[in-house]
Amino acid sequence: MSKTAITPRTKVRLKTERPRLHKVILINDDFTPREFVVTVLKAEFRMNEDEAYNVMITAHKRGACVVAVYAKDVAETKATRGTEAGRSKGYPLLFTTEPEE
Ligand code: TYC
Repeated sequence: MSKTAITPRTKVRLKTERPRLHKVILINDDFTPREFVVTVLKAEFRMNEDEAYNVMITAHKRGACVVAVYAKDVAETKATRGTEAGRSKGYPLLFTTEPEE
């Protein structure tokens, strides 16, 4: 019987990639009061008054604003909690998430 040469095709991965971070994005709407948006940003994202105001007014003017970046599960939990805070008061406040490039 002839010998069969087998070439291994598996590449060794030298580096471990870190999981991608995810952005939490605040979406503007016409109904949620500015002050309430600031309150939610301070409560859920550990921002001070100035930081929260700047994020709120940026979303208000441009339509959306990146709030912060976190690991995927943390970003999703914070976005849900922020959105729920608005919902509990009858506001359409919305936070979304998307992976960073
Ligand atoms: N546009 C709202 C208003 O004028 C305020 C607001 C800002 C709402 C940012 C949502 O993500 C938002 N009352």
